[in-house]
Amino acid sequence: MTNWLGMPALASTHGGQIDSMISWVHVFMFILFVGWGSFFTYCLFRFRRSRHPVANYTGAKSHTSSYLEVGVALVEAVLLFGFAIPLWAARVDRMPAESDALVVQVTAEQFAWNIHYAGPDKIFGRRDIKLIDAQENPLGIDRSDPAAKDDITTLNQLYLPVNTPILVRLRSKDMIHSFGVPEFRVKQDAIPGLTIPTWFIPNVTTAEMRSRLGNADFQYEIACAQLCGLGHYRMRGYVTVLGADEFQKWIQDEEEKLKSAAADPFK
Ligand SMILES: [Cu+2]
Repeated sequence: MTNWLGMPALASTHGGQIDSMISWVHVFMFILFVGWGSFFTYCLFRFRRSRHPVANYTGAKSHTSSYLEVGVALVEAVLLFGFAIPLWAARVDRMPAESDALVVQVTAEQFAWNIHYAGPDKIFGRRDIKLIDAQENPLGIDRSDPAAKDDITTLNQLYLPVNTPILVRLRSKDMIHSFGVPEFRVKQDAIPGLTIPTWFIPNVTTAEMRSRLGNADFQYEIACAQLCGLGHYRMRGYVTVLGADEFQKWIQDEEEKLKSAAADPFK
């Protein structure tokens, strides 16, 4: 089905299924709306006062409306059990293996997104609450841990390789936030004390989307989708989807920066 509902541009592999689900729900709800609306109008006319000065205590004898009710319930059951629940199960039960995916830890806080990559060793370094510094080290990463030396962190900038399963481990430092990227058809709450996984495969690079939309300034945005305080409106991050080579280059550049920073701690 084409995008007759005017939804945001699509940029993930599973998003099409979600869009067709949303479209079908709208089609069925429209049929219901027209059906019940016509029935209501018919009743207003059919049982008007001038024709029925005295109430009829027997009511309708035909079973048509019962059959219609059963039909509506059946369609809704098929929508729910045939489409919605299997689609949901595929999102939350069948996560990609960590070895096949890029794992990114995303920690929400008022009012920013802290992004943490494990780096080339694929092991996330130790973090310690005592090392947390709002400016210098918002995640409290212990750089003396060997596994932490190559860990890359960014603020509000999520870089992803195209056509790769992305496994986001979502956390929150303070209250409930929600990681929402409309183009990926992904939205997941971040809850303090929990690490919640969510995954998707972005399949359109930022550059490709810019040329598709004819908008050179287009950016995928992480919108916080839960009202989380006074600064909620400015809690947004950006996702840059890169080609596989460009992503590798970005990782290498970040590694270089880490090395030079470690060599010269006063810089
Ligand atoms: Cu928030």
